[in-house]
Amino acid sequence: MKEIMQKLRDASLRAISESQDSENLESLRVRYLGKKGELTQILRQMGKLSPEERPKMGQMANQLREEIEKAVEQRRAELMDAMMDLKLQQETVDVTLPGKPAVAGHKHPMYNVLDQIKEIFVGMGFEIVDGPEVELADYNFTKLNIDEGHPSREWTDTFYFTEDSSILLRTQTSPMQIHAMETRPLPIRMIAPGRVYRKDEVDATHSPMFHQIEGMVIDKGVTMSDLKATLNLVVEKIYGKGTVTRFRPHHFPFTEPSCEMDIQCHKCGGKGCPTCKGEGWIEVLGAGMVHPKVLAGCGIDPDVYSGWAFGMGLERLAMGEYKITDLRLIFENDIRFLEQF
Ligand code: 2U9
Repeated sequence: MKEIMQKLRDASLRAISESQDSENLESLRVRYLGKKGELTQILRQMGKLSPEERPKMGQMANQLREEIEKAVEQRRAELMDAMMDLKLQQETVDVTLPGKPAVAGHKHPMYNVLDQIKEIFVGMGFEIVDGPEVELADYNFTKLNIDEGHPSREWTDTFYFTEDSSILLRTQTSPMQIHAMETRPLPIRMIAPGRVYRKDEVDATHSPMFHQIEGMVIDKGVTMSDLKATLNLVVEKIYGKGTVTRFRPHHFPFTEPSCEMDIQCHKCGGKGCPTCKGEGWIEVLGAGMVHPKVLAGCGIDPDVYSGWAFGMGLERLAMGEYKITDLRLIFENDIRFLEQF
């Protein structure tokens, strides 16, 4: 029996030390120490030994078990170390390699223009007001003195959500001024930039979604000369000092009197050129004194308070500024176009 154990010792310790992976090592452990393992088989034969030999062999078998267990643990640790070394080697990161250059975007040209205008108005004490794009017809039309029969209220011109034409996609940012007049304390100095929607076919100058920026001042004693002075100042900040403006009479339902403001062409100085299409003047915005009916409808006494308002299309302004000839380029987000600004 001693020889058998000796052989088992030599064979098992060699096999364990030569084992190359943890699965093989585990199967060796089972093979030698498991319930049906080789050492267990030997122990089963102890009964055949003489009473003097039995304790000696028993002790030897226990020592052998401990030796094999130790050898398995030691080999397992070695294999783990080797595996870790290999993993570290395979997953090495060369921190000295140059990184991939990060592609930084930039502001959309139209937002350059918007941010410039916002800054000018904020500098004059105006607040920037945001509001919903889904509106009540009441706020988009009725409270702005736009009657039931007005063409802009037609289903062919406006995106409605309800059969009764009461909920719609706003066609202008003006409902924001109505909300402000109904909820804010006076005086009010605000600008309202945002998306508006009209059922227009897409072409070089039309889109069913575009951006407007509107502004409004309501206070005691506000007059048309405040409107002109403020807008002249804004135009000088955008187009340069000494820019000449002219105000032509116009009609809007929500302002009375109403006007349109042109700037003398900054390219040709009014002589006529491709930028102003030979006109010498470029139309920039519409404006006027807030209609007394609109004020009264918002609970503001038109005998005590007055106000002025303006509205302009942002895309058109950006197109003028950057010499963009097709509105569609602004929305297509073609990187080759946007990268030019
Ligand atoms: C309230 C009272 C008055 C806003 C105004 C215009 C004139 C105007 C157009 C410019 C180009 C729309 O985008 S566009 O087609 N807008 O000409 N907008 S006065 O007047 C208001 C607004 C709100 C309560």
